[in-house]
Amino acid sequence: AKRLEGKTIVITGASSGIGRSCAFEFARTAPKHLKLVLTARRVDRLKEIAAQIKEEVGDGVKVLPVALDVADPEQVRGFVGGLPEEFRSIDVLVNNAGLVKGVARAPEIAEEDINVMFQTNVTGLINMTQAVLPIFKARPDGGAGDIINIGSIAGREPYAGGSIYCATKAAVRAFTDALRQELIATRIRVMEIDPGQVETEFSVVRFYGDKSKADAVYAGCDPLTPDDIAEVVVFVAGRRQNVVVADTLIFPSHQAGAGILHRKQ
Ligand code: NDP
Ligand code: 8X3
Repeated sequence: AKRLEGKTIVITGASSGIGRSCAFEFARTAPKHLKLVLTARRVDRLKEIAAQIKEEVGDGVKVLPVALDVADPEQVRGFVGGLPEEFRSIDVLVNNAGLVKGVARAPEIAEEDINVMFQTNVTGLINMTQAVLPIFKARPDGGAGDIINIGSIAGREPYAGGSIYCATKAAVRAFTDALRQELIATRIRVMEIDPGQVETEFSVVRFYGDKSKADAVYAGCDPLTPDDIAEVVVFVAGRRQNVVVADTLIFPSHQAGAGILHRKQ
């Protein structure tokens, strides 16, 4: 908790699921002196989360909700400059915003779905990273700061009906690993956390709002909760500066691969 005190943390996709849980977990872990910049498209939700955090931990955590569509390069370009001065010295970027659309096989995938997945999960993550790197690089010792990318088991084990989503998460992995090499002479930590099955709004989004199809994904399973992943995100951010938890894969106990899930009958 001490190591996180005084930090400014930016979370993308903080309006739901893993990103939302990260906001609460950072606030609970370092409740005395922390700045949280919560971003997503649904800013009303971010405002509610900000109010809930204030209620829970008090005024030690300053929370700034910011409407930001990471898939829009222009919005990302204006993001850092648009922050109030006191939130601009970003220490940690959690690149969490992401989504999957559909389960179509390659010939049938809608062009719009292909584009939104790549623009959000890949280009959005890259553009956000480019936006904060100048701040990180301006620090002594070649630079300092944390980039925590949320990948997926899907980036390691592609599966039928998920070709585009899996390709986006494989791209995240490649970008993360290359960036870590490029920044080797700095104190900037580039880390990736790859969850398996987590019950969030992820499947509701995948099935275009069809809750019953989403529920069927988790039937008979005991999925991870978004809090489980948030605990790991906050853990890696809170290690001693010379410790880089470079790569983490997290399953619920009944999962052993992208498609390897044991279901209770
Ligand atoms: P949720 O759908 O619950 O949350 C996704 C978040 O991403 C929302 O806050 C949403 O906010 C945000 N988001 C989506 N598109 C954009 C955009 N264009 N700009 C800004 N924010 C955006 O799903 P999860 O919490 O599960 O997903 C979080 C991350 O975890 C994703 O990268 C996902 O791929 C990854 N993941 C999820 C797994 C799972 O099983 N759930 C497993 C492995 C990885 P808003 O709509 O308000 O913009
Ligand atoms: C989400 C995991 O396997 O449902 O990233 O696509 S999976």
